[in-house]
Parts: sequence; structure tokens; C-alpha cells
Amino acid sequence: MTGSIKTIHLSYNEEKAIRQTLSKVDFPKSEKDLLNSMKDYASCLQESLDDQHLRQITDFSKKSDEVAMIVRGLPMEISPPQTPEDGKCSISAIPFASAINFGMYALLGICPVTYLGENDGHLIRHVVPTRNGINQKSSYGSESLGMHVDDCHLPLTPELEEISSPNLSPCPEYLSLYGIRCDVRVFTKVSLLSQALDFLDKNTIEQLEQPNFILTTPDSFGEKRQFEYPVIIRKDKKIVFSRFDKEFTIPKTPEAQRALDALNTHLLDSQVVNHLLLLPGDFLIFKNQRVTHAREKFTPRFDGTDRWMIRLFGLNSLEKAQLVNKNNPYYLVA
Ligand SMILES: O=C(O)CCC(=O)C(=O)O
Ligand SMILES: [Fe+2]
Repeated sequence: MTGSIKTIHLSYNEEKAIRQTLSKVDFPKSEKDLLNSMKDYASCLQESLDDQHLRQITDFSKKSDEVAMIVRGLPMEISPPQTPEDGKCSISAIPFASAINFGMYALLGICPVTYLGENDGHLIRHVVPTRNGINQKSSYGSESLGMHVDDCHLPLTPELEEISSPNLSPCPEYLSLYGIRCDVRVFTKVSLLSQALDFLDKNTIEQLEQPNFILTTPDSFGEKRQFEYPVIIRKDKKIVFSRFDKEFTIPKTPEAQRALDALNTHLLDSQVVNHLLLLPGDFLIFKNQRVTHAREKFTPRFDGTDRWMIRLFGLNSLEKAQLVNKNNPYYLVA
């Protein structure tokens, strides 16, 4: 059921043109270099893409009815290093992949961000099975991840309008994954919230809108914390946002439990779920609070060829961001 996800296939000539223009820009060695040069990388993409593809890509963040997009066939390293078993890889080992990700963010008008308590302040997260994370429910593990919204304890976009000075930064508005190595057995599953909600009655939806759910922070966040929130929020009565993450949510009443179970069932419905594989050079981006994503358990080989994706979080603006340290506008309190 991929009809609901905008898919763009770049041509051979587009890929080649991006590769050629990018190789004229200095290769990045650090995230600082990537941030400094992201507009230059975006110019390389802009020059090389067909007009129609360029418009389709730049429209994504502006169009409120578009929630997920895949751009397939972007350039990648010709010979990427081994999949890192500890989740660490220097930018200079994957300059193309890194530049493409930051260039796409600049083209889309999105700010990459990272949050305190996860990923040690780095923007790029390597979604790989790690030896330490093997039993963790996190992007570093190989356990199953149920349908979820990332960092869902943070204020959702409509909630930010109500809170004048929150002490937490906004929940990521975007999450992107870029394929470096594919494991054809392991899909990323993406469901559109609006499609799942079409199956629910008014009463169930109203239950989900009550602050009757206790949320705990996931494994990747270090220390555990608890919050009480609604699971869904409607903006202007139309656009729906969620902080769905069943594994970390405790409903406070039997009605809340039933509503959460019903939403989970429909997010997993075969008519709703999109099963996605990212081949090397494929870039998936979605509006984190308007879809849910999941992954099934798999067995890593730890032979240097395991599944590897680059993940970035994004916000439309840093205006409401609470900074960990005022010298770094991309490192946010969470
Ligand atoms: O491994 C995947 O396909 C998704 C991982 C995930 O949920 C994440 O990185 O946020
Ligand atoms: Fe996730």
C-alpha cells in the first residue's frame, strides 16, 4: 500500500549530475562542516535535478496533505566502509552520504536537530544493529520496534501554540532515513495516522484525545521519565498529530486502553501499513507526528554487511527549541 507515499525515482543522468557537482565541493570531515556547507550541497541537488522532481521535493514540507516521501537513487559512496558494530562512523568515511542528507534538508528548508539524552549530541544517527544494543528497543538494536512516533514525550506541533515557554523542545517534525546497506529481510513499516483513524468511531477518537495516558521515555533516552498526555491532537479540527508508542504508554482507564488497542490494530492493518526497503542511496522522509513507523526483529550477522541507514531528525524552525548550550542551535533539551 505505497500509493500514499510520494515516490520519486531519480534518473541515471540526475544521479550522475549530482555526483559530479558534489565532488566539486569540499568533502566534509565533521558535522560542523556539513552544517556550514548544507546550502552548497542543496545547490548541487538543485542544479542537477529535473524541474519536476525538484518541485516535488521542495513542495513536501509546504504541502500539509503530504506526510511521507521517498527519493530513490541518490548518490552513495562507491565503496562504503563496514557497517559499524558500535554505531560510530566518521563523516570523512561517508562524505557523499552525509552531504546528500544535509543537502536534502537544506533543499526541503528543514533544520536538522538532535536531542539531549540520545546520540551523544550528534546529528547523524547510524541505524545499525550494535553489539551493545542487541537487546535494546532502540534504533541500535535488532529487536522488534512496534508502531511509534519518535521522541513522543516532547510537545507535538499543535501543543506548542498553547505553551508559551515550554521547558522541553518540540517533538521532531521530520524523521529521515537514508539507505547505505539494505537487508532485504528487514522492512521499515510506515502507516499514515489519518488512514488508521478512518477506521475508528468518534468515541474512540475522543478517548485518545483525553490526557489519560502515561508515557515513559524509551531506552535510547538514558534515564526513564514519566508524562501524562493525550495520544492524539487535532489541529484546526482537521490535521491529526500523535505521540503513539504503545510499548511505552500506560492507559489510565479501561476505555483509554481499548482506544489505544483499537488504534494499534488499525495502524498494523495490512490495508494501512507500507512495507519499505531502502536500497543504497534511497532517502525516506516523513512527518514524524503524522505517521507511525515500526520494524521487525532480525538477526544481525556482525560481518560488516548488516543493514545500515542514516537517520536525521528535523524541525521547520528552531524558534521554540530549548538549547542545551547557546553556542549550538541544533542540540536541544528533551
Ligand atoms: O530500523 C528501522 O527501520 C526504524 C528504526 C527507528 O524506528 C528509528 O530509527 O527511529
Ligand atoms: Fe523510530
